[in-house]
Amino acid sequence: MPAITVKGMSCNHCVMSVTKALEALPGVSGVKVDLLSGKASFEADPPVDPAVVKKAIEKIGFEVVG
Ligand SMILES: [Cu+2]
Repeated sequence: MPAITVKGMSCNHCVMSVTKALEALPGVSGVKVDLLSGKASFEADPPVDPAVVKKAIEKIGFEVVG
Protein backbone atom coordinates (compact mmCIF):
# COMPACT_ATOMS: atom_id res chain seq x y z
CA MET A 1 0.00 0.00 0.00
CA PRO A 2 1.57 3.31 -1.06
CA ALA A 3 1.82 6.07 1.53
CA ILE A 4 2.70 9.71 1.19
CA THR A 5 3.07 12.62 3.58
CA VAL A 6 1.12 15.74 2.76
CA LYS A 7 2.16 19.12 4.10
CA GLY A 8 -0.21 22.03 4.63
CA MET A 9 -3.39 20.38 5.91
CA SER A 10 -4.93 22.31 8.81
CA CYS A 11 -8.45 20.95 9.24
CA ASN A 12 -10.86 18.22 8.24
CA HIS A 13 -11.81 20.15 5.15
CA CYS A 14 -8.22 19.82 3.94
CA VAL A 15 -8.36 16.10 4.73
CA MET A 16 -11.48 15.76 2.60
CA SER A 17 -9.89 17.69 -0.28
CA VAL A 18 -6.81 15.47 -0.24
CA THR A 19 -8.94 12.33 0.07
CA LYS A 20 -11.08 13.33 -2.90
CA ALA A 21 -8.07 14.29 -5.02
CA LEU A 22 -6.51 10.88 -4.39
CA GLU A 23 -9.74 8.97 -4.96
CA ALA A 24 -10.14 10.75 -8.29
CA LEU A 25 -6.98 9.08 -9.59
CA PRO A 26 -7.55 5.97 -11.73
CA GLY A 27 -7.16 2.74 -9.74
CA VAL A 28 -6.91 4.44 -6.36
CA SER A 29 -9.21 3.34 -3.54
CA GLY A 30 -9.31 2.96 0.24
CA VAL A 31 -7.77 6.37 0.86
CA LYS A 32 -6.93 7.15 4.48
CA VAL A 33 -5.61 10.57 5.43
CA ASP A 34 -4.42 11.48 8.93
CA LEU A 35 -4.64 15.18 9.69
CA LEU A 36 -2.05 15.33 12.49
CA SER A 37 0.73 13.32 10.86
CA GLY A 38 -0.14 14.32 7.29
CA LYS A 39 0.17 10.66 6.31
CA ALA A 40 -2.01 9.48 3.46
CA SER A 41 -2.24 5.84 2.46
CA PHE A 42 -4.24 4.16 -0.26
CA GLU A 43 -4.63 1.10 -2.46
CA ALA A 44 -3.62 1.44 -6.09
CA ASP A 45 -4.49 -1.20 -8.67
CA PRO A 46 -2.96 -0.77 -11.18
CA PRO A 47 -0.09 1.03 -9.41
CA VAL A 48 -0.18 4.78 -9.71
CA ASP A 49 2.82 6.89 -10.72
CA PRO A 50 4.10 8.85 -7.66
CA ALA A 51 4.55 11.88 -9.94
CA VAL A 52 0.84 11.76 -10.78
CA VAL A 53 -0.05 11.63 -7.08
CA LYS A 54 2.25 14.56 -6.33
CA LYS A 55 0.74 16.60 -9.14
CA ALA A 56 -2.83 15.90 -7.99
CA ILE A 57 -2.00 17.04 -4.45
CA GLU A 58 -0.15 20.15 -5.60
CA LYS A 59 -3.01 21.07 -7.91
CA ILE A 60 -5.28 21.52 -4.87
CA GLY A 61 -2.72 23.57 -2.95
CA PHE A 62 -0.84 21.09 -0.77
CA GLU A 63 2.66 19.71 -0.86
CA VAL A 64 3.89 16.13 -0.88
CA VAL A 65 6.97 15.84 1.31
CA GLY A 66 7.51 12.10 1.35
CU1 LIG B 1 -8.51 22.85 6.08
